[in-house]
Amino acid sequence: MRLTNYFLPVLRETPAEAQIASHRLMLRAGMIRQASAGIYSWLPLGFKVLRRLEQIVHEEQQRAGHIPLLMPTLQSADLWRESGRYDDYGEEMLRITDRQGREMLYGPTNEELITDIFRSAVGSYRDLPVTLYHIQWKFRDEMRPRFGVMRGREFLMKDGYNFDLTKEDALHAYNRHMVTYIRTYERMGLKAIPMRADSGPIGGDYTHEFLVLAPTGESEVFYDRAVTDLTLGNREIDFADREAVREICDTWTAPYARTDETHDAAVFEVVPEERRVVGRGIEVGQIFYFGTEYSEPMKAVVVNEAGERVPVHMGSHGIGVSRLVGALIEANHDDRGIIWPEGVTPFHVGIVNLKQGDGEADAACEALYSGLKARGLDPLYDDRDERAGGKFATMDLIGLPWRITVGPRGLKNGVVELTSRRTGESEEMSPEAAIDRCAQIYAGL
Ligand code: 5CA
Repeated sequence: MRLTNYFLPVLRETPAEAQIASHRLMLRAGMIRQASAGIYSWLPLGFKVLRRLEQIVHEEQQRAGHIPLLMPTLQSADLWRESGRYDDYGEEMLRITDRQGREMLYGPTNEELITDIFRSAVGSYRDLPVTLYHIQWKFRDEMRPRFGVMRGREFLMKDGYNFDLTKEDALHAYNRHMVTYIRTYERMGLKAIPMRADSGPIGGDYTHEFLVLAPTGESEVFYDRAVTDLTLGNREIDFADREAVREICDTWTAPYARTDETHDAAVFEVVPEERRVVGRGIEVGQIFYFGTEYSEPMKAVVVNEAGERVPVHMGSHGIGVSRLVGALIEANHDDRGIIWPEGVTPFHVGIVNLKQGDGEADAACEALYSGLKARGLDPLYDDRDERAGGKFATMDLIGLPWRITVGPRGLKNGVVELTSRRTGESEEMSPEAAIDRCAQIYAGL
């Protein structure tokens, strides 16, 4: 993309309404614009990051055999009456009446709708197990929407639902989700820690929240430092192997890690003092096993091997996709702007032409631009007729991890400069070498 052809409305001023770095930077970098309280338009740069996160979520869910579908945002109130949640959900639910007088709602989550889809199609244990998921907008009329996309009213969530014959099968689905989530966050360049949590309005006995450590997080967290040393990496995982999947979960849940809702001071005391950390975290996901809590009232039953009709065991599993954009920035920024991890950056490389209009500099930039694209990369070329300082400030603000700077002086020696946004370190090399280096950096991401 050439910047002169793009839509990147960066703000010079720091918006007064934004209290935390991610909100400020998303507004300043032209990623979002508030439409009404807690509701945002995703401008092109923000939308790119959102789409990239969705792609990672899809890839990791499908690796585990989970099946994508798409349910609507508007749901019928009648379904929610069947589960008993229509009245229970309270003021957070946005209720709508259509022209026929039918009561509808903007879905805050989808347990009822997916259970209805399931029961209309599945009647035998032979069709199990199945896990369906989608990535769709949700609405919760939060009392205090704040921190931009972190606590929005309309927000993008991945929500997945497993249907199993037995509790044991459903707990395997729970573990599978835990592992897919750990890998999903890791690929985004985040350390998200599974913590024992409280189930709230979703219900059930088993639940973990995933928290990204950040001083601006809304939750107080208590953990054993040992948990922050764990990494999953890109190893092959056989998701049908229950033991192997459970072992990974056991490793990750062995160190003490809880939110204030479930914190137990006496158990925490047992952790050696030098490893005990009290901090704050951003909740970027939550998984639940709730058994037959929805399948019983909604009569989602299958015939088992013995010919009996039994309610299925279910769980639901959510990732806060739009919140993750904010969480990523909270965890990756400095005074000058955002620093995207390579796995989620909206553009791979920024090209800065120090002397737009100079024949040689322009030609070198064009060659870099097409060379990078030929290697499957997505560069952003700042081809504006602006002074170098302004171009650098924009690149630093929008946070592309790598920048190639092209100027007449370097070109005389046949070199351009490759700079890391994170370390600030620069290296001079030929344009071809810069292209190679970038291709290497992004290989496999
Ligand atoms: N039905 C379950 C799992 S699918 C569920 O709704 N879980 S949840 O309530 O924990 O939401 C899942 C994730 O959505 C949360 O972990 C959080 O990351 C994100 N989320 C929840 N509320 C908001 C909000 N107001 N703004 C942005 N993200 C939110």
